[in-house]
Amino acid sequence: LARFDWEDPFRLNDQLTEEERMLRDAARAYAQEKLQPRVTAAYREETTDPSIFREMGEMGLLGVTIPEEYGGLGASYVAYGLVAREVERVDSGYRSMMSVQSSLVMYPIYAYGTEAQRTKYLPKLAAGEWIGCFGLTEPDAGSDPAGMKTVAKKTANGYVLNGAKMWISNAPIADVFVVWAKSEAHGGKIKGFVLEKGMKGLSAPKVGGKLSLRASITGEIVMKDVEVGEDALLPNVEGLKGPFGCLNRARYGISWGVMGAAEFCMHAARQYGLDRKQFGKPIAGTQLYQLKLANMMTEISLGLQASLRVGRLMDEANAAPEMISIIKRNNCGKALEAARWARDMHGGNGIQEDFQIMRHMVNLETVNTYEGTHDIHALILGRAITGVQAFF
Ligand code: TGC
Ligand code: FAD
Repeated sequence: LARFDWEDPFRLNDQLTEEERMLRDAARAYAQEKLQPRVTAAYREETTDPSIFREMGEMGLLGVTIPEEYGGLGASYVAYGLVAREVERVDSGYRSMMSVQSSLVMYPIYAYGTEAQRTKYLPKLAAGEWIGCFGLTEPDAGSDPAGMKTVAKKTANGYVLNGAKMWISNAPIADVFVVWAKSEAHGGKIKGFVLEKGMKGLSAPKVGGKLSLRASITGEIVMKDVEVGEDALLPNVEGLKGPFGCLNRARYGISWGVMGAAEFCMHAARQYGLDRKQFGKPIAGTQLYQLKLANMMTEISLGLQASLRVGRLMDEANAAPEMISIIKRNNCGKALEAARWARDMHGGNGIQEDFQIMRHMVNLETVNTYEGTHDIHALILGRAITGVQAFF
């Protein structure tokens, strides 16, 4: 009989290149040795350690797909996904910090920026010396970013920006702000701007009171007559396809990341069930317990295989956004479901911070919502299936 490994049912490992395996192992070692020991306290205290960016930079985990000449690794999208999986195995908030920096800040500067913008920002972002954030969502424009109110007006030497962004990962500690605004000089079309900490009129207050993703700081971005030069404009893209081009990459990374969180929950539930005895036998020896483990393993293995397929297509520049909607939506939903089962399977211990399940579970509530909610991705797919949009 062919061998079967419950931890890797479809032998994902065999489908990776040597380079991908090496980066995955390095990311796993970093995440387990450096992130895992501090996450419980960081989550409880709601503190974000900015030195994590430098550590990740040193490990080459920021801008994995960005070419080496700009400080990246020039590695594959599959490699990027594997890093996201290892970091999110520890905490979705840490993966958020990493994926915002890589996909939502470095990518747009690389893809839509000038050579001067690339050389100014990318090496420092890759090293984690500078922290980046991405401002698309506004208080009154979440699922419908086309409804944004932030505007850029032309001045003699550049632009003046006014508006407010909401729910922005990394914002309170950011040095570099990629912000999307309607530009009057471009017929009201959405354009990207790169702002810097310390600019007059720019502030980024923390959003407090989060019961999810507490190890990742979130803020607003408030812009009151922020004056920037022409060199702040990302010239090479216009319209919503600018931010969506970045979101495609971040959503793809999330599809891998949440599988890491789900794997943590499943492995913990398996071990707990083998160790914990009730009615005279391990609870892992009951039918209901095994059904849940079987469901988790099935969804994780299918989800990872789908992410790998889309990653390979991304590496060929041949992945459609709808494919990414399938894996972002389904993997987030299945990971959340797995975390809820694992919480239940741990009994009372499931709510205890030392067991880490509840933290993953409530984190996944955010991940299921940001970067396009579960239902918004259903509507993107519904539109692709029927040809009829159902958003409005
Ligand atoms: P729609 O008419 O569909 O499209 C407008 C223009 O955009 C183009 N486009 C895309 N281009 C590239 N990739 C994609 N995935 C694209 N989707 C659309 C489209 O071709 C069109 O181009 P053009 O040239 O014709 O103008 O736009 P719509 O306004 O009807 O959009 C509908 C909808 C619901 C699909 C969209 O707005 C949506 O996806 N909403 C969800 C919003 C969202 O995902 N926000 C994320 C904010 S960032 C975040 O959450 C970061 S958390 C990170 C972390 O901490 O890890
Ligand atoms: P809404 O859009 O108001 O949605 C509320 C509910 O209505 C959802 O269930 C939704 O599915 C449903 N709904 C909306 N429209 C429809 C429709 N047409 N049909 C059916 N149902 C609909 N944004 C950034 O720009 N940058 C960031 O770095 C960032 N980080 C974040 C970090 C955290 C911790 C969180 C919580 C959010 C972050 N976001 C970020 C914002 C995130 O992308 C939005 O929260 C998300 O897009 C949903 O928008 P909303 O919260 O306004 O909800």
